[in-house]
Amino acid sequence: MLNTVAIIGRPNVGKSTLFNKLTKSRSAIVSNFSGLTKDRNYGLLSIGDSKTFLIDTGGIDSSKQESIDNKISEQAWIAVDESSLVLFVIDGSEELTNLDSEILDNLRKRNKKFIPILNKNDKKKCFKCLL
Ligand SMILES: Nc1nc2c(ncn2[C@@H]2O[C@H](COP(=O)(O)OP(=O)(O)OP(=O)(O)O)[C@@H](O)[C@H]2O)c(=O)[nH]1
Ligand SMILES: [Mg+2]
Repeated sequence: MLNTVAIIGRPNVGKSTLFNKLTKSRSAIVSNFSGLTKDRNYGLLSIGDSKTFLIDTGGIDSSKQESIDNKISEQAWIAVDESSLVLFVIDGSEELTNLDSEILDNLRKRNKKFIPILNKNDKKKCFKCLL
């Protein structure tokens, strides 16, 4: 049985971009339009002989009450429950948001092993980044 790793985070942080890079595919649609990924999308991450299932998920947004947004978040948490490790993607070009904190709390409540991934650092406007 292969290990399964889920990629989660709030909408538009770059989850599908990371999924495509890691699976060396274009199976996930990437767009600047927030909320594009709606369902769980499975791919294979191969490093040498080792293979892992990777799941791209839709953006988790508990502030939206419409049923489609709830369903997207629900699907993402199902992916978390299916996985032994989570890649928690955060937009590193912005401050942490309440949504990021909620996701973090939920991961901790579930006692899930996770790695925070600070993405979009190339966009960060800070003095150090310009050096
Ligand atoms: N500058 C910059 N842009 C990025 C980076 N990663 C992703 N993007 C852009 O951010 C936008 C959103 O990327 P996606 O990969 O679709 O984000 P997502 O988290 O899957 O979005 P949803 O599925 O809508 O939740 C796209 O325009 C990407 O090209 C990065 O590291 N740097
Ligand atoms: Mg996506």
